[in-house]
Amino acid sequence: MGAKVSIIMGSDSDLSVMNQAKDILNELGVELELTIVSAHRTPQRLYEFAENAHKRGIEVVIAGAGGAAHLPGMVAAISPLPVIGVPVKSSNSIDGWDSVLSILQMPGGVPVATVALDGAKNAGILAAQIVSVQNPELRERIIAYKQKLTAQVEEKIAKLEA
Ligand code: RP5
Repeated sequence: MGAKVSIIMGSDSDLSVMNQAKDILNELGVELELTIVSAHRTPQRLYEFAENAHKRGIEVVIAGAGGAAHLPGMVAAISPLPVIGVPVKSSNSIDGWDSVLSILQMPGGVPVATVALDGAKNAGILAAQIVSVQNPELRERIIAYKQKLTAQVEEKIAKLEA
């Protein structure tokens, strides 16, 4: 089976953050691809990616960028796929708000599902949840993941109250 989720980022300097999306998707057993697409430095590659991702079987795009973070919004402008935006606190971010607002404040008609600053893990989980709509086995793994979260907290409560 080919990749269902495409993880793209503006620069290899975003990789340590964006790898968190890759890790959780691997844990949940979702096929993914990961690469660099820069809205500003490789605009032609951005256009080709966004025009063709759905034709290759990709179901969700996770796009991460920092500073003047135009990548997620531009992919959403061109592609029919759901786009999850990850604001990255990068070397050219002032304090991270620039990245958050560049991705969050999209105009009507062109949504980007924006997660928290450096929130690539949640982007991966959300992408898996979208893919699971048509995949009952994946949905079961997501249910198990959520049960694991609950069990971890219950363990902490038991320790704290002991
Ligand atoms: C953005 O500029 C990238 O997504 C990255 O977060 C930031 C800095 O890129 P580099 O100068 O480190 O390549 O477009």
